[in-house]
Amino acid sequence: MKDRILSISRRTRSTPFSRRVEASRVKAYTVYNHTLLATEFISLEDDYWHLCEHVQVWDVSAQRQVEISGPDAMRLVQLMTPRDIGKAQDLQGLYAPLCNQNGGIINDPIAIRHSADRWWISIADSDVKLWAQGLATGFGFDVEVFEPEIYPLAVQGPKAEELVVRLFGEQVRDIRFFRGEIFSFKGREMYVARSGWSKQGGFEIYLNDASLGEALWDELFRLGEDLNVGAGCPNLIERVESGLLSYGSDIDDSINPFECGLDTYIKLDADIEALSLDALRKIQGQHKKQLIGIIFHQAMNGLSTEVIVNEEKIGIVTSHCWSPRYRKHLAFAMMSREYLENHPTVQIDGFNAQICKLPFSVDDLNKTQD
Ligand code: THG
Repeated sequence: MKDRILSISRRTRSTPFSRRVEASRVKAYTVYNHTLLATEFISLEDDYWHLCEHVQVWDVSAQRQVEISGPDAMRLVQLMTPRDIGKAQDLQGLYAPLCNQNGGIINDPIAIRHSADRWWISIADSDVKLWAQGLATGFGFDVEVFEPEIYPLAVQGPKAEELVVRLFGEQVRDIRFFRGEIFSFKGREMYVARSGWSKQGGFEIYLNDASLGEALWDELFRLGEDLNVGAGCPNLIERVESGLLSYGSDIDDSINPFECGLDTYIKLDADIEALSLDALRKIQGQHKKQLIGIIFHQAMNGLSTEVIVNEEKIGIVTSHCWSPRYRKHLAFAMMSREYLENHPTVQIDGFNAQICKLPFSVDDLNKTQD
């Protein structure tokens, strides 16, 4: 790892916070939606404990917004997702998988309704703008589809609410999960929601003026000094423990919502026009694989990707990490359902492991070895 270098150009976009992220001594980046996204600061484990105990500021500008505006905006958003978006209120976000005509997952974004004719799709790592523009053209919709200059900054952790209250005021406390309000920073109004890619609680500030990026970052650090605020980023350990899926790693367009548990967010009997609905109705109950959790009772250095039993490939590990809290090695794996029906455990690399549903339950995580 140490001697590998990422060449940065306009294709690997920097953000209004990049200089602060660098100054906070970022250790590693990934590229997400063609944009730099930090993955590690001090160490995965140190970052994990700090996130769970204090508050972190995350540059998640890589969560790009695809804006869909115009008279047909709602029709286009509904066409893309099998989740019923009809009842969403203004400034509400919906976790809404986007699926193609075969039921394959194109992306797993948060769809944010600003008004009936103005939506943001807050995307995971795939080119939704192109997909949406293609659909809009093909269906002849009266919409504009573009990526506005929006740079989300997440504030996550148990002290996040206190910090965001100090920035925007007491009204912040009344914001419910996946709801938002408009607040102003230095006279500039912007959308702020209770959301973020951790289960530690927190907010996302959708900065809409790049020139205010460093001032916003600095203000959060000034106000949060006694809260032990630190620079952070989506944390592998926290998100695996929490069962949050990462598009491109755990799911992609070869996977449908039933195979990865995202079927809880879709409605097959809804009276909606979604591109994937016919396919999903046919697939329901017929899918051959399932994303599940795997628990090892020891650290697995170099865990192999393929799950092989009796020389047959029955699954692949899609994400994994050592959990310092539970002192277990946790993995997600896409496994053959036929195997899962008959086996509660699996042997991988010679070690016995428990199979469980996602998200992991605290009971499963605390279980001692049988
Ligand atoms: N915030 C914003 N945009 C994003 C993400 C985010 N875009 C990329 C990626 N993350 C999208 N994927 C997810 C996945 C899960 C959640 C949010 C975005 C999430 N899920 C909760 C859960 O699984 O418990 C709750 C979902 C619900 O019940 O509605 O938070 O983080 N802006």
